Amino acid sequence: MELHNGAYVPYAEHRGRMENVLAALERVEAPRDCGIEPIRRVHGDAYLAFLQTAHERWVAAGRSGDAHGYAWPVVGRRPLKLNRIDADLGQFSFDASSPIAAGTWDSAYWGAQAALAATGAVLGGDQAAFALCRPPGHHCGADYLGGYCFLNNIAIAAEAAIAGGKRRVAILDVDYHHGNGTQDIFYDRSDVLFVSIHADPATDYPFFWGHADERGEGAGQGATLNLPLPRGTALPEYRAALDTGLQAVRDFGADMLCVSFGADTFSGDPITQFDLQTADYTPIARAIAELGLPTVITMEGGYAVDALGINVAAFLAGFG
Ligand code: SP5
Ligand code: ZN
Repeated sequence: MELHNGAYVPYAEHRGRMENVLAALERVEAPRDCGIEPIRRVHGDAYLAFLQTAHERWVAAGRSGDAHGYAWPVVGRRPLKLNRIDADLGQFSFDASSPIAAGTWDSAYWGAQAALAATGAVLGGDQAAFALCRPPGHHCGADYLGGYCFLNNIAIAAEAAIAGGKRRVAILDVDYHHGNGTQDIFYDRSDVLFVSIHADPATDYPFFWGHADERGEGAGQGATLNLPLPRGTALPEYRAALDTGLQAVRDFGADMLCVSFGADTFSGDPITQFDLQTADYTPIARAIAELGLPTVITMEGGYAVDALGINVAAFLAGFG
């Protein structure tokens, strides 16, 4: 269950999503285990220790169900170490919509391993590879969870690509929601471009990030590009924004592309408000593929579960 508009409702990010996508894919491989080190290039040790133990600490505190916080330290407050599960849940999260279940760490860990496997395939010569990550990743930062996200799979892929010899990585985020965690991780970096096309945060989650005037800082000034679009956006307006984003990738001189793909831009999605159709995903992906860059794609959102598999398959067909 998740807190939504003041009431608990069924959790939108559930296992049926993955089952529907798996049934629609032709060739699937389980990832091998690359260990924790590639995850530590993105996430801090205190956060990783918290994620691995949060649910057992919740149970040890006498609670039932899934762990989530209810008190948050406003930015700028003292960084206290309180060793209290409720304080840590507030310290390491930015919203109340990402409960931690008994299996959350394992799922997030293996999702990150899938992203690493896809990156390895591309570094090994494949033109494109898709990682079916669940839970998704683009909302969580180096030391906080949120938006159904716990480990930032696309950031882990980007860092693995750099460790593997790539010099300029472009991340293109085409989930309905702004990829605030990914943006935060690379905000001051000149070697990683972050481009995101998403619903205007003036109307949509995550509200506080994804506005057009966020352009990066320090060495990363200019290496963040946000292209917010109004609710109701359909293919023509979406394609115009995509062309702007793709031109930014070309101008950046990327030698590697990482795509955060969310199918929650679909017209039938139950929690979002864009108007893309299944058939639209193929030309969108084809335009991305025409960059000609080695490309890792990770699964982000997409909650119209019955259509998720065909929407993912339509997107991947553009790389085929
Ligand atoms: C990865 C991703 O797409 N995360 C999206 C997180 C959005 N979270 C808050 C949105 C509120 C809507 N909740 C509706 C729940 C219906 N079961
Ligand atoms: Zn989303």
